[in-house]
Amino acid sequence: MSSPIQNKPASHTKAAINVSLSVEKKRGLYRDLCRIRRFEQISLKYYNAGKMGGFLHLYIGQEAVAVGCVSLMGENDHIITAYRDHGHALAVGMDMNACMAELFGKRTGCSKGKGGSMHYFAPDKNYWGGHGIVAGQTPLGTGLAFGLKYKGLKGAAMCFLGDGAVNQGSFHESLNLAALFGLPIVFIIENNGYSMGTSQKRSSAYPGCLAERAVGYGMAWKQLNGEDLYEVRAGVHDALERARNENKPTLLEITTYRYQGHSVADANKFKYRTKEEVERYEREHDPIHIFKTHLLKEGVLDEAGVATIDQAAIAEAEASAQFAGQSAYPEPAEIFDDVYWEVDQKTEAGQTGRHFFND
Ligand SMILES: Cc1ncc(C[n+]2csc(CCOP(=O)(O)OP(=O)(O)O)c2C)c(N)n1
Ligand SMILES: [Mg+2]
Repeated sequence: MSSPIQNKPASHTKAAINVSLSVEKKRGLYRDLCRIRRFEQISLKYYNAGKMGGFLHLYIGQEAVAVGCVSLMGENDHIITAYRDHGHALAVGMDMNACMAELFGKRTGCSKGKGGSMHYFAPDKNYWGGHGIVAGQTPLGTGLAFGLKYKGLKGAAMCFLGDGAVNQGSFHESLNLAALFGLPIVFIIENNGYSMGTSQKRSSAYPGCLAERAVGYGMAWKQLNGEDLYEVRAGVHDALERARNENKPTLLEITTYRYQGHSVADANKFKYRTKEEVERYEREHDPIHIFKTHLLKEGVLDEAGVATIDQAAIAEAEASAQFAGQSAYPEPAEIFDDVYWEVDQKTEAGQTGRHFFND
């Protein structure tokens, strides 16, 4: 039977994977955190100004999870996530202008303005979206890992999901196949405490620890504290190495918190939790503040350096909104483009309607 890999809380800062970070790389990680935070805040401002339609699920409060995980990616590593996808997108290096334009529904958006907030994609950066069906990305992520093994590539897939997705059947089918086939995948539950307006404790039968469900599949598991980027990196690195070197899956649960409502349309965000709870997280558990404290202590940045990075992030996010505002909407004639690759490429399958299957 698998057992949790023991955590040594004090050791994360000194973990080899963190010690090996250069000063420049550490500053870059701080920059990534600020860019995501400011992008989200500014997109909220423009949403409220009526510049965007549809949903907007903000990642504010969870930034260290995406940044920590993505910072570990190598050439053959892939990621896939749910609809709360802006942070992962910016962390993999997607262009901020294209991300903001997508929210505005503009042609210059990363999905040509036809996907919106939930459907960011960048296959060239091994980023496979952006999925709106809860846990729908888990079989797809398992497929990414299968593809790596099938092709004999040394790499891993990271499949992110929320705490509300762990009770979906497709997630359990994915865990089963990943363990049975020995696939190089790390399932990462971003446990932000809530699925829409339902607290995690009210939605899962075994609320103490979600990751321990891995025991049922003979899979390694671990809980990590997502407010500390160093802890995220140390724990996820070990799981990625297990995937890449041993073709073994891991289930990680990274505890984190979302400051905003489920989406911007969640007007009752204080009905299912108190204002004091949110303020306590902002005050005591903010991932950007915690990483800043590390870097100030290490002498990697001083207060002026921190402010410069943050100011640049604000300017970049504001500029992206200007870019988005000035961009054109997609043409109505393009509405059926970019739905099926086969149709766009005018292949025989695309003409006959047999898009995916042989006879
Ligand atoms: C199969 C399915 N059922 C229900 C929904 C509606 N829905 C959208 S988000 C959500 C909550 C998911 O919460 P969680 O997995 O914790 O992710 P978080 O929003 O916290 O990131 C639900 C029930 C959906 N999109 N798909
Ligand atoms: Mg959640």
